[in-house]
Amino acid sequence: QRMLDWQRTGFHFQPNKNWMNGLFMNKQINSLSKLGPLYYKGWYHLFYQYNPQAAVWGNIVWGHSVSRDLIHWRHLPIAMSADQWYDINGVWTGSATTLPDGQVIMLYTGSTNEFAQVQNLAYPVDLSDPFLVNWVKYPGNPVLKPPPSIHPKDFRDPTTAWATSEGKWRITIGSKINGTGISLVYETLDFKSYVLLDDLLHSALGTGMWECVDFYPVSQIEENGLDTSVKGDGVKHVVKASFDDDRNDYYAIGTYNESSNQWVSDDPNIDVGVAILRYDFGKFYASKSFYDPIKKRRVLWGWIPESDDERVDIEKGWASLQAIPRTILFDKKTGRNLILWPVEEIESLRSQSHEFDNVVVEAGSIVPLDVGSTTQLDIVAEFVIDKEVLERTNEADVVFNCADSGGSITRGALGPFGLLVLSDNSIVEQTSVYFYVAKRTNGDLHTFFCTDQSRSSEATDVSKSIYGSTVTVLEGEKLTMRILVDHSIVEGFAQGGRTCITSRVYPTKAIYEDARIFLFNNCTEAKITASLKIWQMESAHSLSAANGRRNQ
Ligand code: DQQ
Repeated sequence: QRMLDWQRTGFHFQPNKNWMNGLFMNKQINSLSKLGPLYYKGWYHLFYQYNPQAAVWGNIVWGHSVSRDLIHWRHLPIAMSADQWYDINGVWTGSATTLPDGQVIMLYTGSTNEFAQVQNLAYPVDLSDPFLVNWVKYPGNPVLKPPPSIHPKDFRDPTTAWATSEGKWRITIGSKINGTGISLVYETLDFKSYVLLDDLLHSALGTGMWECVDFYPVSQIEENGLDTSVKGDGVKHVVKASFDDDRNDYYAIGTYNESSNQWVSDDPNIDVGVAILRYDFGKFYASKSFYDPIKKRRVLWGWIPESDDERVDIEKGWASLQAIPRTILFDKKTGRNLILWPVEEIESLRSQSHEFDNVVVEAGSIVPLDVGSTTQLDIVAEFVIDKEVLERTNEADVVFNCADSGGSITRGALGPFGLLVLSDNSIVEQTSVYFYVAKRTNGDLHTFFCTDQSRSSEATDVSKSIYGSTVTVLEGEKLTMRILVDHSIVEGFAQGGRTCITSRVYPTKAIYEDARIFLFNNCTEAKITASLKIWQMESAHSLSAANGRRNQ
């Protein structure tokens, strides 16, 4: 029997027990604040795929939690059970749309008595309840069945609706035809009857089934996020699809033409699943975004599965959690990607801090950072490579990639260097989060951001893969990273969130007070200068419904 309690996180969302997965609809039901001063509180609602009976997928219903800050959660009773012929095999992913009159519309996928996937409509029973505890299913369900060209098990996860210029609503639903991932679009006025539009929003050859499609606008001009129906000058549209085949979330940025109902990527070389745009290069799946009207931001929720053995999940009694919500912005500096960054509320959990200025890490060395307890951290780090070595180095290292180039113990002229987190004292167990800079013979620098899990655990039944990708570093920018460490999850963000990597790690020794943190530099010659600020993070304990209305 292993002691597995340490794996539970301190400030990430997770149910008290059992299995959860993505997703959800999620939307701040802010219009309710109109209903009276007693309820003048904005509550964020998270509905998640939940198995009330076990720590594995199955018996899926909607778990429901609410929060005022996206960090402290209050667990509520199950919002929707599998109790109708059209959802008896699972109340699956859906999305909410708040109509201009304050009505809340919920569309979700049901797995029927015959395991076909259909879309159903539901409403909150009592709009004066800020917790929206009770839901009613529309008697005319299902409102959408798979069209004849679609396999009945390939039709799921309706999006939040967006409004057309004519005042109609459109939603998109993921599917596949002959191995091509597609997003079907339906138009509706009342959310009860729908017309399937002739053209697909988008499709991508060979990408397989698209789950949890997301479609939303981003601004090239403004600093804030956009509500789902916004269009006009300086507005680009993002299509994201979760590929069932490889369990990653791919996106691209493009232009939406409402009259033809088609979305086209701005760069023909970058498409959904083609080339390198991913929300996250580690474990991160079935994410969805929503618009937060209070803070005028678009927020991304990602589901983080386990990467250990299912038997261990059963032993510990729970599986999976949620990433810290991330704000989504168009990267105006590069013009070609999104930037994802932990919501600012997470900073309210920062407590004791330690600062390290210009720590020199010689080539081939390791420097301990003494910050006390290190299982719950927020780390902000900046790195400068020895200028002289940088200038005189030329290596034709164009073939580097995180997964296959030897991980953090490889030695190159300009990398790898970074941090070892969740390390034990002897540095036998450690998870490394690092940069690797490859300088080509023509002088171009290519920077990679990676997480190496190969030494993260002495256990043999956990994933030890090395994650990562390139990250754009513009002229004059320093190399920066932020890392959130929370017991069994490490979320890394490079260059302000251009490239993100989430990993689940399962150390056996580097737990509780035995976990340490180090700087490392495995360059062959270049010394690295690092400056860091490291905060210990408080826990954000959730309340269960039984705790009533205690203030958070
Ligand atoms: N899981 C749900 C589906 C969704 C997938 C069922 C994503 O609705 O497509 O639990 O993980």
